[in-house]
Amino acid sequence: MLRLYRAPFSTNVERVALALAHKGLEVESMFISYEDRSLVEEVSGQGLVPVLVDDDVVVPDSVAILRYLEEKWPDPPLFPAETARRAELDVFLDWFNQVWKVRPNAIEAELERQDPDDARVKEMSARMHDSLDLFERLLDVRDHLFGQDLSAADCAAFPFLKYAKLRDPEDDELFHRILHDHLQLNGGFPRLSAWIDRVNERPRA
Ligand SMILES: N[C@@H](CCC(=O)N[C@@H](CS)C(=O)NCC(=O)O)C(=O)O
Repeated sequence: MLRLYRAPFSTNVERVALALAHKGLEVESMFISYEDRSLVEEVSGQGLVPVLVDDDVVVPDSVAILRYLEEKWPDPPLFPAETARRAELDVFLDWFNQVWKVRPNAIEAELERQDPDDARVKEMSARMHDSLDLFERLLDVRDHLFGQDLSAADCAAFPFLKYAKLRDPEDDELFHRILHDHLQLNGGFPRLSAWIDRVNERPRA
């Protein structure tokens, strides 16, 4: 059986949980707390979740896990079969992690400082909010970010973008509050709003 090292409310774990359920795969869950990462450190040599263990294969990193699942269990797919379409999805995944996430990460770093730079927070907040329009356009005449069907793009982006509408009252992580506060839909972005509801209805492993 597959084993998944996870932590409550983890965005990167939810990426994998969506993908596993889409592929009909079950996992044994190993919950860690951020105060004690010894379980995940022992198995993977680093302290971040998610980590997937498949017999003697240990895969850290959410996007690497999505790719591993696709390679080993290609049906139903999460990546397009056509080379060019797949390259486009690779670009999206890289952009989301390396560019889009920089702004909420920067706000978090700023708010953790003794004397946060309000102007910088405001600028990053405006950029986060501007990005909503991009997702709204990606959802033009289709139900998911890369087409009619769920793909790795939806798995990767949903756990972050969902905070525009959803937030568990038990979830007190600063990063998640930042996503919630700076991605408000304010009654607009109807396609993005419907996509959040659509993906949220899906099962998670
Ligand atoms: N690049 C990694 C990042 C993993 C990551 O940052 N996981 C968070 C949970 S969402 C974590 O373990 N945080 C604990 C910490 O940063 O101390 C991935 O995509 O899986």
